[in-house]
Amino acid sequence: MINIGKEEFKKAYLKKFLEIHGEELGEGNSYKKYEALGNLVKDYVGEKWVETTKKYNNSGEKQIYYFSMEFLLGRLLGDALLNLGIRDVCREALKDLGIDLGELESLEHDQGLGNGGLGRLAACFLDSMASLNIAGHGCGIRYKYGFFEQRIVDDKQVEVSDNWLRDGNLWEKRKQDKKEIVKFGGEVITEEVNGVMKFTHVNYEPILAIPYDTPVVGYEHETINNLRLWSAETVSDEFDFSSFSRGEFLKALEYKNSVEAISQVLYPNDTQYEGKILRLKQQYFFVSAGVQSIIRHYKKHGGKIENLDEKIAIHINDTHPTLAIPELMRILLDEEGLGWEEAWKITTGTISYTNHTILAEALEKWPIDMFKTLLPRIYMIVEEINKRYCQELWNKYIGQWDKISRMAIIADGQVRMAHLAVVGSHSVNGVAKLHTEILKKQEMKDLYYFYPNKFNNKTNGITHRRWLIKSNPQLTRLLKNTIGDGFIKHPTDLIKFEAEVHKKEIQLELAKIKRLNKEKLAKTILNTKGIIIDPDSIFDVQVKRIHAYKRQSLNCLKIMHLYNEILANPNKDMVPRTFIFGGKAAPSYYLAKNTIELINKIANVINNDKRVNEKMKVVFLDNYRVSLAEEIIRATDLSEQISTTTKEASGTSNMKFMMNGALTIATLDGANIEIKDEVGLDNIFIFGLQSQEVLDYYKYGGYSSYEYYRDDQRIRAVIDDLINGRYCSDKERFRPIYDNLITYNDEFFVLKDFDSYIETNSRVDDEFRDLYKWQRKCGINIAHSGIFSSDRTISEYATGIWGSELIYKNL
Ligand code: 26Q
Repeated sequence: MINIGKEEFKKAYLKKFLEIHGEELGEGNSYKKYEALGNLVKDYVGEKWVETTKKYNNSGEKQIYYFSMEFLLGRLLGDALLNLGIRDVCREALKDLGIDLGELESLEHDQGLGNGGLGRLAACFLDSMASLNIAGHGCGIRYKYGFFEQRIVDDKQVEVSDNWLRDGNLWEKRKQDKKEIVKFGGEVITEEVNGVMKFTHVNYEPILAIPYDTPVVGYEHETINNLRLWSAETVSDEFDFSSFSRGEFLKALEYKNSVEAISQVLYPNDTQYEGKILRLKQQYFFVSAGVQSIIRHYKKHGGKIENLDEKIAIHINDTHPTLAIPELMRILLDEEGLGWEEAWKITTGTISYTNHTILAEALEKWPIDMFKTLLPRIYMIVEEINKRYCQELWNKYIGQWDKISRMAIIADGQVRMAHLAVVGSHSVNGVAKLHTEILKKQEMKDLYYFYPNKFNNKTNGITHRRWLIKSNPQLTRLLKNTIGDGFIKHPTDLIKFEAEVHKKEIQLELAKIKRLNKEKLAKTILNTKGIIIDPDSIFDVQVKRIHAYKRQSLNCLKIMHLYNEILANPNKDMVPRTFIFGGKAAPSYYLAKNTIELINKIANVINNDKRVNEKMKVVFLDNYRVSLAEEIIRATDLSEQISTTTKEASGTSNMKFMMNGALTIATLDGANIEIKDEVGLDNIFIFGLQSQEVLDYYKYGGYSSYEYYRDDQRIRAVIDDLINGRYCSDKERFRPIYDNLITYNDEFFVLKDFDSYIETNSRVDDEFRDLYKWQRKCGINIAHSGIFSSDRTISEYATGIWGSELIYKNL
């Protein structure tokens, strides 16, 4: 905890302002004020950062490295202030100086180096590792352009590049002296020296990897860990000017661009695998730099290679960093001179893997030729891993060629990264109970029966520090006043709130807080979209990536149906609702983009129809991102978690909504099931197909969406509305959605679940009318949300996978 009073803080702030801007604090220019505050905070962080690093170097404590292609951090200032314990002092001090802390915080550009759930999970994990005093560090790529910015133009998504570094990034520190060289292409010379095979990589192209470090401040400032992001540069930045006249100067520049392209941009794809060579380059680039620097640091501080797996854990976030396995093998074999068996034991002992998806189309498979040409030595190692593994398979499944080739790492001209990840690590986990069961019994069945002990579940979590304490200060205050502040360090203490939720005054308080947050969001919506919404209406929210399996289309059909109902019965007795959407579509995902346009067209028609406007409005919020999520989630009454059962591995926004006292309408998918188990069926709205039914449909067929269209007049009406010009004068505009649902038989069972969704929505309406009862349910959700803190998740990883000692106990 930083011990500083208001006056002292003011003085320090003014001094910092002068120091970095060369002028005294004056009127205007808020960004300069933000910069001064950020730099001051960084100073506070700096000392402890060095101290933590020293402590790790001396103690020999096991170091955890979380490798991820994505870290979706959002803004850092507010969290750093909170975790340093000086957010209130800072707010008061700035207020005296006529500065609004909230305004300064909102000037920070979101650090958006991730697509969605997987990247945000990595960010929550970093926060929890530091807050639990676990020596856990991030390793990834410093993309020059993060996830694209979304604009809505003529109701359609338009992508704009996210130049997040334009105004500088005060949190990062370039560490030139910690650079590494990553080698691409070339050939491998194999020779026998004194009876031992020696592999020399020649004619390769060396790429410079420069690390940029960002501090990860743990709660109460005990521990400051490191997020290391790598940037690609040419080995030599010097140009030979005489080459200018030979016309080679431009060539050199072209080369420089091609190298820097490696860390230029985040792939905006989260379900569709693309076999692009640049993506493979990105993966090897950061993984190789990361593993090399870990080993270098480990040895420098006296670590013995034979003990590596006792002192180092490398966790891979999905298959994207799987090349860490052959890269570690390469270093142990070729640079450290270990034999295969020992190297393999150390490698598998060091590496663990999380799977985040069961969508087959997302699984990474690289063409052998591409892999081999780009990474010749790594390919040899993967081949050897595959050979030895297939031999084991052969010993167990003699003659079962089909099974063996199904399970192999290399087959059908491709390298299967998921299989390499399972074979090369000691732990494989899914991210929610159902997801892990499906992995074991369906998607990775063969691998599971071969390695039953590797598989385990670690249900996802979210950091309550950002998603409750920081983003919802009013609710936090109420909780502190009623159950004390124990939940801040021990989020499962939130359960104490359950004893309070039957009290009318608490229910009223909860309603008041929600109302305030809704008013703030209504203001944002008015300012950004020009739409007036009613803070007394039910805020019904679906914010997440746009994808067919997440079924924004089901929500759309519901809204279209409600519209029909009100027109048919203008006196319909219902609670007014505001339907709020947000989310980005992958730029090449046509159906998802079509869905965004549909939502906006529905919004245009409905919001301009006075006959229904007292009862319903529809809003699509542009550019959904972490900072906007913080504003939306605390203001939500009803959280939409309506994916096709079995398809959402876990979901994490469901946990954030619950923690902020929203009720959930959900299918029994991903972590929704565990939320339901926590709060009980009375406190969540469950509808739709069960997982076994979905699995059976996929296996045996028997579903006909056309029958639902034919037999249900309500469905027929809304489906016809897609193509009759009601929402768009171009009748063909939403043909892709229509075809998807009718012509191609509705892969995600939207029509099948329609009836139970509509029925459940009317139950929501009934329940909302009783404010006290509704708020009691919200309170129960808050009380039971502690288990979904990523502190719980991380302590399970630490004890169950990484074998790191938990210094912070009593969870
Ligand atoms: C792969 C290859 C090429 C280009 C991109 C990708 C790629 C990138 C990102 C594939 C997948 C992702 C991200 C997946 C993701 O976010 N999955 C989500 O992970 C969450 C955290 O575990 C879960 O809660 C969600 O259910 C899951 O969808």
